[in-house]
Amino acid sequence: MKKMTCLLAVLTLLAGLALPGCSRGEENIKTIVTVVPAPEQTRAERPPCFPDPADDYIPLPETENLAEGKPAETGAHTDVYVGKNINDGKTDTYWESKGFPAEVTFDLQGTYTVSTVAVCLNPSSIWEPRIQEIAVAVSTDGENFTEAAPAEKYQFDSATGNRIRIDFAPAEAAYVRVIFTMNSSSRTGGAQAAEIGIYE
Ligand SMILES: [Ca+2]
Repeated sequence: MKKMTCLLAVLTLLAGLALPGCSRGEENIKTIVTVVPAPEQTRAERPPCFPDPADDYIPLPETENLAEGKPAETGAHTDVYVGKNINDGKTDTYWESKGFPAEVTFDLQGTYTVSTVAVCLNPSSIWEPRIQEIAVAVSTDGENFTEAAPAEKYQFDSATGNRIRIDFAPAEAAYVRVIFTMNSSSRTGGAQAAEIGIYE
């Protein structure tokens, strides 16, 4: 009988611990809520010892990116790094050509006076610094192209956002062709671009 009493006592104790809402558990729980008002801010705040890396990024024009969502024609690509990655708005997707020279031709679907082309890689420091040689040509009919910016070597570095901008004399363009002739990265035999932007 004594054993039975002890067993019932144990079962009662276990049931009290296991059942949700059991008053035995709630008595020992104190909830402390501290409301902290969010400060007025428009960007992430960092202490001085953690400078925002974006502050050192090469600035891009704040005007409309004319390449966004427009048809882009590229040559052969490497592996899964297809041409549509070049203006999908994401820097974590990229196009990689199969060899050189490598060209990307954008149809702006309208005539604009363009003066800047930006080429971006993934800003992650996993991408080691590299140099790519790039030229820009423009056309109003998609057939006859004239040079807007001659081939030059551009330094890509995650410290400056892994992006470069090519500024040139304003030129009428319905089509913009970006021509890559060299990439110093030993990991690829072709050109690489995560995003290309075109601006007036
Ligand atoms: Ca992309």
